[in-house]
Amino acid sequence: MAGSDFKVADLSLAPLGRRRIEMAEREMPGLMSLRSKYGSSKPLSGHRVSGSLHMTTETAVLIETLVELGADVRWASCNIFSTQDDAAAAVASKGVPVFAWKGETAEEYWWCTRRALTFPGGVGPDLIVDDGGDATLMIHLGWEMEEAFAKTGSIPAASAGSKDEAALDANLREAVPSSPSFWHSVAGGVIGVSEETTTGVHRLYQRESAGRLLFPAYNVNDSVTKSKFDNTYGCRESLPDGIKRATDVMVAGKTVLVCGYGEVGKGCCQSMRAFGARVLVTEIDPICALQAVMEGYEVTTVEDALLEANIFVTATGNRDVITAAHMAAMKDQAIVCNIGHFDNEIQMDALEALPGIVRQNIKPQVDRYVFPDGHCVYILAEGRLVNLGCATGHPSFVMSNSFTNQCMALMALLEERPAIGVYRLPKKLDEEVARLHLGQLGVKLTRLTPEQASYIGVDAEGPYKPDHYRY
Ligand code: NAD
Ligand code: RBV
Repeated sequence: MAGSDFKVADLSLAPLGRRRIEMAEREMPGLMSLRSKYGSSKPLSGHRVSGSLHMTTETAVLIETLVELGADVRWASCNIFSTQDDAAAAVASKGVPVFAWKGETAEEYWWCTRRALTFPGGVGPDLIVDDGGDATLMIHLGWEMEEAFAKTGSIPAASAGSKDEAALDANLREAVPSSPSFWHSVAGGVIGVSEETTTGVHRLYQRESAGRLLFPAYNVNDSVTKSKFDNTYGCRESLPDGIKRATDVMVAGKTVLVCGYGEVGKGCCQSMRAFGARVLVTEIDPICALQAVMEGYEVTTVEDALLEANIFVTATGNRDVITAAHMAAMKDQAIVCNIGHFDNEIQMDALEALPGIVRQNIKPQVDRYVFPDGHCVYILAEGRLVNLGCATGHPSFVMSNSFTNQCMALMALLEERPAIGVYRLPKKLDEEVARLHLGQLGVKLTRLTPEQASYIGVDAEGPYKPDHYRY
């Protein structure tokens, strides 16, 4: 349903979305305490915030917190399948321009992102909340295309890439000749971006080291209260939620291969084991491989697991981890899914292109691929993140930790106005985020005596650990 300045699937879902948002608010003490602390001083007042982050119930609580802190907010999802249409409707019905629905095409996805980045009067945001870096990417590629157009009067041909990259290129290419400085003015007005996830953070550091970053960025992912909680404990709950809503499969007794034993992989392994699965792991990093084997998981290669595993989960943030050739050699009825940010962990295009392959849709976001020899594999969410494509992402409580860091990063960008670079929030704020979540769980924290504080050489009020401490 398209209004004058929003586009969601169905505005009549707003009452359901509102009830879910109210339930989530009770589970998001970090965000709610920011509302009480800053609701009257409104530190984001006068600032335009564009978000590109899964349009879920939890994100609705984040958006409404940003509004309460004074911001003028526009929003799009950062994945074509991750929007909860009821949450999007509830937020849009309160007057926030949301451009998101479950099941966007690649073209619609970039249209939504562009709309979220364009405020009335054609101005851009001064703050960005990004998840995976697509809003940041759109601005940077638009800027680079305008540079080329200004120098040569033409736009260089796009390099061959994925369908998503081609759709972004087409979106930008169409508008540059008629408004050749739009992205320059948008980039020039951005005070900074705060980035939610590991993959988006990688993209920022790559841009920074290539000298191609146009504005400052906060790396929210590497706050301890983000990656050690959301990535691990969040995925520990939302991975099985996605697999089960999609397939109803019994996990107990199955063999599950988890590719990648980083923060996300660790949570995935724990939950699969807790259900009674035998868990295998692949890794490229000897430290993570050693951690996995110390936890009792068998570390092997994808090739060696092909004839053993019933369920395959990619959690690497890397590309081509499960290839079309791997899938052709899997056991019949294997389930293949990805929980990393992008869908390139599983070679979907190559699978579709295999001679003789037949795709049978079971239901939205669940497909069976039948090979010429008769065996089949089930692919969840077309290889996109299964917890958000086949379920509703992480539970609210853990997202409260992540999103409290997001709000703090936006406030830090405004207060500090840092030079172009990638920054992390100070440990004191990390500890503060954790502290805000203790009360609801009935935690009794021990206080240091002055003698104890001086003996271990810390301030009784924190920070309690040096920056190199790994938790
Ligand atoms: P991480 O860097 O902690 O872990 C990734 C691990 O994969 C590393 O240990 C790395 O050595 C390993 N790896 C890399 N290439 C590999 C390969 N070819 N084979 C096997 N292992 C390989 O990152 P993370 O925080 O665990 O995030 C992983 C991905 O999940 C990222 O894309 C991140 O953005 C995403 N993420 C998704 C969710 C979600 O809700 N779906 C939540 C958090 C993070
Ligand atoms: N994520 N969001 C949700 N329920 O809104 N669930 C997971 C939600 C985020 C998480 O922070 C992770 O880093 C990112 O999605 C990957 O895109």
